[in-house]
Amino acid sequence: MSKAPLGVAVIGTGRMGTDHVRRLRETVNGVQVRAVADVDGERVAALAAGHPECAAHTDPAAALATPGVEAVVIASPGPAHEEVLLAALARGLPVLCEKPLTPDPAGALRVLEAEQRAGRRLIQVGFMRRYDADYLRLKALLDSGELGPPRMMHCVHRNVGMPGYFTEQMMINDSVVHEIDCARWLWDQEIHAVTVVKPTTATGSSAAASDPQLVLLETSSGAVVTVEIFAACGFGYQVRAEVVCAHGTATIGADGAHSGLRSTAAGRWSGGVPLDFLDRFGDAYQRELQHWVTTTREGRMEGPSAWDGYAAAAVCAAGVAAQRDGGRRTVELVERPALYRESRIRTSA
Ligand code: NAD
Ligand code: ISE
Repeated sequence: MSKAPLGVAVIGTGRMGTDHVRRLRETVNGVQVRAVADVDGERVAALAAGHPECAAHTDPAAALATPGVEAVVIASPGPAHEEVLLAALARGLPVLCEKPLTPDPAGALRVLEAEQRAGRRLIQVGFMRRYDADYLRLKALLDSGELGPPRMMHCVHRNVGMPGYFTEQMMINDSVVHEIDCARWLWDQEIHAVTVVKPTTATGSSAAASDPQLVLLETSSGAVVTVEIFAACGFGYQVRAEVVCAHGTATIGADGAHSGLRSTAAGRWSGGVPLDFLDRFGDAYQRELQHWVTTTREGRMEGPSAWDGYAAAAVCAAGVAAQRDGGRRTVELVERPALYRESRIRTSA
């Protein structure tokens, strides 16, 4: 392994990009942020200020071309990912790309094709739940076979609120995409159909959406996943999953809390709820970034692949269609290319 730190460019310096830059500078080993890029010039300049080793750009291509940049973290909005992914692949640069890989399967396929032309995996997708301690314990239990074959999973995914640009389609493409990836990863199966049900009493609290909505996924083995997606519940960030198998069940995030302090006093039981994903999944982002840096420095690429990003995008496309017309939509997937045939994916460095 090279002793020199991995030089990284971070594209998109909003909420996630800023958090990733902070971790890469302060808590991840073996890495140096050499460039940051954002269309918002003031934001990117502020992030580079006081860091002479880090160049600030408003053009992502200029960040990729900065001397010393050997790898890229993409944290711009989903529709901007494809262009940077293709530019990074053309330069042979390894990438950690925030989810969604792309918001549409056609764009994801173009990325898959470019990665195959490069002849090796260069992309890891930011499905960080695969690095969360609770999800890893759940995965280990399911893999042990103790609970028997999976039958159902009931998921809850609630956010306090969403930014102004958040659309109804993003409830699927940006939020439920996590449960889609978790179901595929936990059970090592593809999802082949999606149905979306909206309560007639829904409030429509986020960007003209009916909110909450119920998304029903059917897997290749006939197991069923229900996801309550509540984009703007107003009270806390809650992520829960209960897996029901032939011989038992397993639950994570049972009361919507995560490692929260609980107290009992004066005849009452109480505790806190995280307010956002940075709070709930902070440890997972840390493990994800460290794993990506470590494996990249060793010349390997592990973790969620571009195929996982494509398969999730295909399920999302079916989900958005089902959301629009209320019907059941089947998922169209191309055959999995040889580069992505290894089905079990290691997520711990
Ligand atoms: P954000 O709106 O806070 O930040 C996006 C930033 O990208 C902004 O600073 C914006 O100016 C910049 N930007 C817009 N277009 C750009 C372009 N073409 N090139 C460069 N910069 C551009 O959004 P966010 O919440 O930080 O989300 C960013 C990405 O991270 C999205 O893909 C989102 O889905 C993902 N995300 C992942 C998680 C997670 O839990 N893994 C959580 C939140 C967001
Ligand atoms: C956001 O983009 C994320 O990825 C969060 O993890 C998720 O909980 C939220 O719903 C998305 O908007």
